[in-house]
Amino acid sequence: MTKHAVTYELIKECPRSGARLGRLHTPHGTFETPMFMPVGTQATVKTLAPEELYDMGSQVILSNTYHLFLRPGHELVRKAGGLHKFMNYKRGMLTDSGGFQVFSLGAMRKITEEGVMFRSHIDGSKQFLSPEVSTQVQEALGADIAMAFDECIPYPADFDYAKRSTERTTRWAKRCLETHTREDQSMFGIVQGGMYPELRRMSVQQLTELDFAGYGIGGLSVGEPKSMMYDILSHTTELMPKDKARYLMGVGTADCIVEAVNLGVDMFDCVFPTRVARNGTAMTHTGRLVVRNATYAEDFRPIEEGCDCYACRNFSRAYIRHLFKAEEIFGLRLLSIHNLHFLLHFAKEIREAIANDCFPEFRERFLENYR
Ligand code: PRF
Ligand code: ZN
Repeated sequence: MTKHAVTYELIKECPRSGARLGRLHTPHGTFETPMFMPVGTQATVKTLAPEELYDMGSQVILSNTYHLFLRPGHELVRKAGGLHKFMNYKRGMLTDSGGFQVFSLGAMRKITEEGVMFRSHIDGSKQFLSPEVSTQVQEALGADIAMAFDECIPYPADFDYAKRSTERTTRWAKRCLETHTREDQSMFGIVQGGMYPELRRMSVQQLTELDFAGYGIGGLSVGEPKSMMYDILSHTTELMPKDKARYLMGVGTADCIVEAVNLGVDMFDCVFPTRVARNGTAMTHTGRLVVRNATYAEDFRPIEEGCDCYACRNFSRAYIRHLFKAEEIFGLRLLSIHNLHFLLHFAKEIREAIANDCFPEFRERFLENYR
């Protein structure tokens, strides 16, 4: 067993649910879990400066191997001194391995044991990603946490395909660890297994035999019903080691976060808050608010009463609606600020509820008010 650059410290388990309070120790600081990680796909959290992220309580942010590999290229980021320096973000960073993006963005792609051939979504050029390439690119980017190169199994998928894919993801995970050399960076494995509890069990077993610093839970929120996601998630987390962080990949709506925390998840990321912000939707404790709607034309209240984000402290729904109507980019920034603040603050509320022994009540109250 190697000494990991990133470690998880379990502080407290809720005695009446699966919720966990913990700390993630990284070379760029110690962060509190459960945590939400804003997404900065192309080395920027869209429209926001690092200082604005710090002000909202942002801890770890996520970036993508796939995008940075294609543009500007990982060698350029290496020359800049790594991703932290390149984008001037001083807190924690994690990079996704590229597998998922290849599958969701590339129309043309071919998966073999060796890796994935695909066409760039930027210029159509032929490209190749594999466990080795992904790991080397992630070392050049230099985030605190690198993710193993996996295949996110589509939904639905038959058992045989899911089994073969999950076993290949394990073999890929081994190759990632064999390639990985950076001591100031840790790698997380990614549990797959599709919607089959038996394959989830196999995946957890195979991956926990390897020396990963933490575990992603992949292949969920890919189009399956929510009840199925929670069911598979609970079958997965109950098998996972307690002394490592658990990261549910690509999930970031408030209801899913509170349910996943209930099932023992510690980390989340999602483009949802910044993506819906850009089409005029705000996230609130009562659900989504489409600020573009005519109902808000003369509504001079803040987006969410009681929210202490920069947007809500200073601007009204009517003003933000006007900005969207007039296609002024400040509107995108204000809603992005509010939505990210909402989720970062929501994760904080969850941590406080666990600390104060009232997470089950917090969850019930939240779900009653939501939507
Ligand atoms: N694998 C990787 N990244 C991901 C996923 C996955 O399965 C998902 C699935 N929700 C989101 N992001 N590497
Ligand atoms: Zn707000």
